[in-house]
Amino acid sequence: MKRLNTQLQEDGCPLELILLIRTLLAACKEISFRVSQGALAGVLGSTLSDNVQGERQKKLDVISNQILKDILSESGYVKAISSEEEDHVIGCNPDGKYLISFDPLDGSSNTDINSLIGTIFSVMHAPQWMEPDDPSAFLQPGTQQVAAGYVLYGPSTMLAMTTGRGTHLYTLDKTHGGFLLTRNNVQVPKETQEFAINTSNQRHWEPCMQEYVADLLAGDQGPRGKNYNMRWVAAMVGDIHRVLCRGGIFAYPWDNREPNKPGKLRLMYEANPMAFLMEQAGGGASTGRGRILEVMPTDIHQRVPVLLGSADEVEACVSYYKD
Ligand code: AFP
Repeated sequence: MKRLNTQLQEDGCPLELILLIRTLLAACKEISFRVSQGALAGVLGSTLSDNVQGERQKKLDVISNQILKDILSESGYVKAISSEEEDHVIGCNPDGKYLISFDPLDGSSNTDINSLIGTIFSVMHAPQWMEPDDPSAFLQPGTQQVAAGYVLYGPSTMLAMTTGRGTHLYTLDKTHGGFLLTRNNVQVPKETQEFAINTSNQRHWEPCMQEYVADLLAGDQGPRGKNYNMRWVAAMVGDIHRVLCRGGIFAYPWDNREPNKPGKLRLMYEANPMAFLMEQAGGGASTGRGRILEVMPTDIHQRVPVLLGSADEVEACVSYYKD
């Protein structure tokens, strides 16, 4: 089986980026270990503080964030870090070549039920002009990502990653600590009969989304002419992994629970990396009104609506936004 290093070299990845990725994965291996210890590690449950999004942090959120921050800021490859768990950008090496954004532990509410969680990351070039703690340098569209992916802490620990030459899946071999290529150049099936959306928010969606999901639920009696099944992991990383592996559509559309927030998921460290992975696997990635990767960010914690998955299904969903 091919090792991660070999695949990255074959994909023409520059040495410094390979070294950055290896450093990031060293942190993820430690997170994987902590996660697998579960209650034994005494890390489950809530802390008393809220994060910048106003959400209650889990201890594992805090621990994972700290592990990633420590390893990456000491590596020398990174100029600045932006994290879901940090209000502000963290300046690192002024000569570092890369900016990295991450959600240290996506789906953290799943930690207490021993269910899927993961680390999502996105890497861009650091502009030479920027001061390391300057957030404006991060405000580049997702098309500028040079690497993106996630590490899924499930029954096995898996890495999905792209450096712009296809999306590959790797599995952590815990006997020697290396990630081995287990699916090369993943292709998301163009069509699907599976969707993932939190239907408890249905009454809050825009009419176009209500209509789209109503048509899915109408099954072979409705305009789509086929029956659909539904899945919801409640961790984007788990839902996107399923979609990458066997197709489907994952949607977290805008809703009017908090009308000033343009969606729930974050552009820089959730939507953009998943959109890059999805497009590199032949899938679609839209906000409903445009390509996710072309959204021009205005804030490092910006939110965005997402429709990700099988190309034909994403296109079908987007067509409802045009009516
Ligand atoms: P947490 O990391 O705070 O658990 O949030 C996970 C998430 O942002 C995303 O991974 C899920 O797709 C989504 O929330 C689940 O949202 P619901 O709470 O609406 O099920």
